[in-house]
Amino acid sequence: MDPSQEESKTSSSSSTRPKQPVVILCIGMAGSGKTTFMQRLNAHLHTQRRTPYILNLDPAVTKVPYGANIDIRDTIDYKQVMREYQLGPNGAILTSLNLFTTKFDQVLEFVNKRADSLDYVMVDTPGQIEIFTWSASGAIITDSLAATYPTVLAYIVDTPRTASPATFMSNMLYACSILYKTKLPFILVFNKTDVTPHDFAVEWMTDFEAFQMALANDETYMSSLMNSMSLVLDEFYANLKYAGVSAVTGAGFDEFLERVQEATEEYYTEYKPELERVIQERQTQQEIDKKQHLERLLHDMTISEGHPVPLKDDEEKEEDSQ
Ligand SMILES: Nc1nc2c(ncn2[C@@H]2O[C@H](COP(=O)(O)OP(=O)(O)OP(=O)(O)O)[C@@H](O)[C@H]2O)c(=O)[nH]1
Ligand SMILES: [Mg+2]
Repeated sequence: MDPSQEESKTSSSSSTRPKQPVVILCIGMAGSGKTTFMQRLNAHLHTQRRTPYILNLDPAVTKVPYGANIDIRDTIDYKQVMREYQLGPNGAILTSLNLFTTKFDQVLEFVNKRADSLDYVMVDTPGQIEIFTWSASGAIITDSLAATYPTVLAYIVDTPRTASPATFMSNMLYACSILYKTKLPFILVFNKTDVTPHDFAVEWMTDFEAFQMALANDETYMSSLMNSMSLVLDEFYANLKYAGVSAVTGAGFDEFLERVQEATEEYYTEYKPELERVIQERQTQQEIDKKQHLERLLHDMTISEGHPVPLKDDEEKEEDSQ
């Protein structure tokens, strides 16, 4: 076997990989419990003596219940952004995130300096999910993290509020769209299981007929639309990792960390090779473009038979015109 092939094969195995912290990006609908989840995960990791590095990207939060290493609020005053740019709350959150993104290379430098001693980097995102998941700055932050470190998405679900087939379906469709947009390893985190256990969700995801039965009892106008949609989601569920947790009681966090480990493996075996392929493709295309430009230039020189083009300075031009 070609030695370079041998090397690339071994470098992808977990035992020979350099130690890197895993980035856990917490996203989810407003009030699903992202911040409380971050707080609990931080406490859980500290009891295991695994140090996380914490980023808060929510400029509008009034109180952060964990010690953030980097907090967007330290550099950007959300209320001032609202006044200065005359924006409403959501516009101001988006603008704050955009302003912060211009400094994100510095954030990565801070993380890099500590990377050797870290196990996880945890990221809390703004309440309005679409501000992070559908904005250019959210994509830049996600992509630059994922290009540097193994990165997984933790999609926090408010389990009691998704107990009806209609809300469950909308939430899953949203999760599905984020998965296809980012292509990053994805973990569905059913939070608030102290209020409603997530068994119903597991049943609906694994047993198609059980969800159909639940739909049959749903009299809303949405039920026939959802019937067809549920077929689409079947493939999504098949490749999905999930865990049930309670950010309040701390239940389920070991299970969640097991899913993170599996998702990290998926990052190395699926996301990273794809990322490297895209980078390689872009470089090859740039080489081709460069070569074509050079050929065009040589071709033009042959037409002009290589005669030097006389260049005149301003004085000579003036003399000519007189
Ligand atoms: N019972 C219960 N309540 C929870 C749990 N996790 C969060 N909550 C409550 O849910 C509410 C919202 O929690 P947050 O952590 O602020 O949710 P968030 O997603 O960060 O909210 P935004 O950032 O505003 O979107 C709070 O009242 C929490 O106490 C949980 O596991 N169980
Ligand atoms: Mg929050």
